[in-house]
Amino acid sequence: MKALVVGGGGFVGPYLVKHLKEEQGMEVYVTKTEKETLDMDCSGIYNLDILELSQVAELLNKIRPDYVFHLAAQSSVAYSWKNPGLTIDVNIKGCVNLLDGIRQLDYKPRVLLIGSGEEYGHIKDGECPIVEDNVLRPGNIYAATKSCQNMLGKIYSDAYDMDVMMVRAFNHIGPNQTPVFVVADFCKQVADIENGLAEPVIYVGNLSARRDFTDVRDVVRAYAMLVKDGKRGETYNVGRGHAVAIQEILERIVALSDKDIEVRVDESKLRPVDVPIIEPDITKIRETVGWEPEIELETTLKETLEYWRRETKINP
Ligand code: A2R
Repeated sequence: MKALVVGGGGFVGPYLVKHLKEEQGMEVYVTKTEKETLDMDCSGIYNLDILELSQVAELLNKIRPDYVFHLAAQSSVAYSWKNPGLTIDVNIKGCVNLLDGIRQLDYKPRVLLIGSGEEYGHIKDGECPIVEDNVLRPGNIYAATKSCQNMLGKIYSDAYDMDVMMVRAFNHIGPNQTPVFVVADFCKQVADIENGLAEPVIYVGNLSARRDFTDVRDVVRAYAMLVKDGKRGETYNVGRGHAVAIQEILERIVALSDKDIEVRVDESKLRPVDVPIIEPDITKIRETVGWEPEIELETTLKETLEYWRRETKINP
């Protein structure tokens, strides 16, 4: 079977490609942006700007994938406040281009659109853990674009009888994630301190928010299971199903180090609007495809810190 991973040059892409190739035995093709350099073991790597419909259509016709994984996005909440226009273009217009390109094929590949737990936004008392048909009240621009992507996926699936499924992925973490995201940020700061590159102070934003963290390797396994056995037009939460406070994440990462580290609030890390708790109900994916997260949070935190220790080490 042929898989096309659109937006494979980011954090999740390389993990997904490895899983599809090595664990699922698929022939895997990947797209990246022009500015990215990507070196991975797969059947083909192509430059693609999803804002260009003709490029999207040409590539789909050339590869004719059985499965399409849509990872391409402007995926940072913080950046979405700074550049809402670009976030809307890439996450909404880009998704429509992909869906339209797929609609024009003479066959129907299975498509997985990757959305976010952020779509649920301002969750009311009693709504956690959140089920997929909960009201969406996005609390930031990124979340609004991903909610829109989800709706478009459902509309294309129903209106054109396309084989489209959607996920709402909650925070996923692991080695190689950019330090724009909280766990990578904390691990990098601790590694910098250990390697003598920074004073023993860790700068943090809002520590009270509670988020649900899953290892990226568990997440890509869920995606592979969903394209095989998920149901068209449906949305699936992908997460651990147990939110923890960012404060606890910080404490656990700091405890992995033998340095004495002071915690200081950095105003620039505080977001304009924050959502106090986001925690998924994962019954639907568990019952439909049998997926469960397997990797312990502690393991992922340790491996992420190890990664940053290697990355920030200055060679003597
Ligand atoms: O921005 P870049 O050059 O790093 O490329 C990103 C790519 N991308 C695009 N691809 C094609 N055409 C575009 N116009 C375009 N704009 C951005 O999508 C990057 O390589 C990829 C997304 O990767 P990350 O930002 O690292 O996201 P991650 O963590 O891999 O998450 C995958 C999906 C995203 O849809 C998230 O919103 C969702 O999972 O949580």
